[in-house]
Amino acid sequence: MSTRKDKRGDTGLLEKTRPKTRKPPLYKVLLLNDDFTPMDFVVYILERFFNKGRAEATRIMLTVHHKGVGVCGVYPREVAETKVNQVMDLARRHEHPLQCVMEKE
Ligand code: TYC
Repeated sequence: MSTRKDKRGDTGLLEKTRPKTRKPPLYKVLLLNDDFTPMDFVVYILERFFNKGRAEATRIMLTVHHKGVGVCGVYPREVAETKVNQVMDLARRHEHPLQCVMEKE
């Protein structure tokens, strides 16, 4: 946030100026642990929909496995919604109980 002198003349007051662009709100996409979804399937999800390499995908999957939840990525709302839907759709088609949710940052 910048400050400037009043346009109408020097009143001695400093006004705040608003940036012209607003940053879109961001959402974390989270995977939740369960006892049945195969580890390989979760790694595949992270590679396919979240563009992770094998090592990073494995690290995130193990975080979820041990801690119950993990962050797959952070995106604007519509991108996050699409990724949640893609994950939930593939998990359903494979009859895995995997849950993927989004949460405002
Ligand atoms: N806990 C699962 C298992 O032991 C693996 C798993 C990891 C499931 C991450 C879901 O989001 C998940 N097979």
